[in-house]
Amino acid sequence: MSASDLERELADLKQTAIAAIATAADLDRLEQLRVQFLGKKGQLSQVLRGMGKLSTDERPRVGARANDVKQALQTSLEGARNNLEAAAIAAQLASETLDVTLPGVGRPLGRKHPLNSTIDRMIEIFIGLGYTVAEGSEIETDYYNFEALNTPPDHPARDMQDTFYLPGGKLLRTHTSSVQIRYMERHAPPIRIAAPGRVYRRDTVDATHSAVFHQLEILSVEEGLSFTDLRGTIVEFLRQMFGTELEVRFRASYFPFTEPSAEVDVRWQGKWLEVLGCGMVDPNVLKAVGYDPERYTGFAAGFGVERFAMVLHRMDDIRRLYASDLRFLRQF
Ligand code: 2U9
Repeated sequence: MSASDLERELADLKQTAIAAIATAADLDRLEQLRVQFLGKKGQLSQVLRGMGKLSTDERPRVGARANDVKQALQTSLEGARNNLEAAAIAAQLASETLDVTLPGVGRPLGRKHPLNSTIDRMIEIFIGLGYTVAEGSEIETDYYNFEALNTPPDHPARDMQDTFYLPGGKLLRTHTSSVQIRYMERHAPPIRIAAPGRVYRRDTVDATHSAVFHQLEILSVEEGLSFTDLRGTIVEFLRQMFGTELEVRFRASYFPFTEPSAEVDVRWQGKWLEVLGCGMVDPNVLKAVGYDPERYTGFAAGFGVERFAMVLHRMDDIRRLYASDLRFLRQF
């Protein structure tokens, strides 16, 4: 093949290649074209192979021409690659555009159940008075629910605290006092604990009674505690709970696990309301957990959580607290 034939082939090759590169639709196609024209077995290499037969004065001229073509194709490929890459980025940006002015998807927030927020408020106050929170199982033995609390099987107080009995002699706890017995067994005085939780009684349900309800009990045991400490603690708790100074009335009462015992009323919205029971821990209870009743004294109090929630939020029926009616619950 003569030098001029080769030069014509080079010119044709350049034209065809540049036209093909200009129409390449994507980067894969561009790579195919690069291999086809500039690859080791590509069309330019084939043309160059024909140079072997040229004379020594023709060879540099055709060689230079071939180099021009090679460079032109490389420039063209690079330009096309840049264009395709820019187009790909532009397309991605267009497809992923986020319209930040579109209205969002509303996710309704939940809220605390009024019983939980009442328990939380009570606990906050007792934590402020130096108490630690203790919790325990709702399934208990007769010993921890009754016997250790000075309430043997034939005790008349059992009638008021009848409960649900499970196979194997276990029962559903009637108060969280069982938690406090277990705590005392494992900790030496001084102790100050607040035990919140769900408790059970065999009760006929009405507007103010439920067979499942919630309690918070406090217990403090150390040397030298007296009824004055109990009274001061209760009055301070009620002041913080109701958010104001209150008239408070202690009435003598009876519980098997406290002696003396009292029920406490507050004057609230013109009426005396009974809000809790309390007393000095009976020495028999201290003895049962291995505390020396000659050295230590203690006081305890029990609060009905539903009672406080109902008084503070002026609820008319305890059953509303268990009905899961959102129209009711959303008010708190
Ligand atoms: C120990 C010793 C004594 C806790 C007490 C009451 C009085 C009481 C009621 C209030 C409303 C139960 O939830 S309620 O129905 N509780 O009247 N609770 S003294 O006395 C204790 C606790 C633990 C070891």
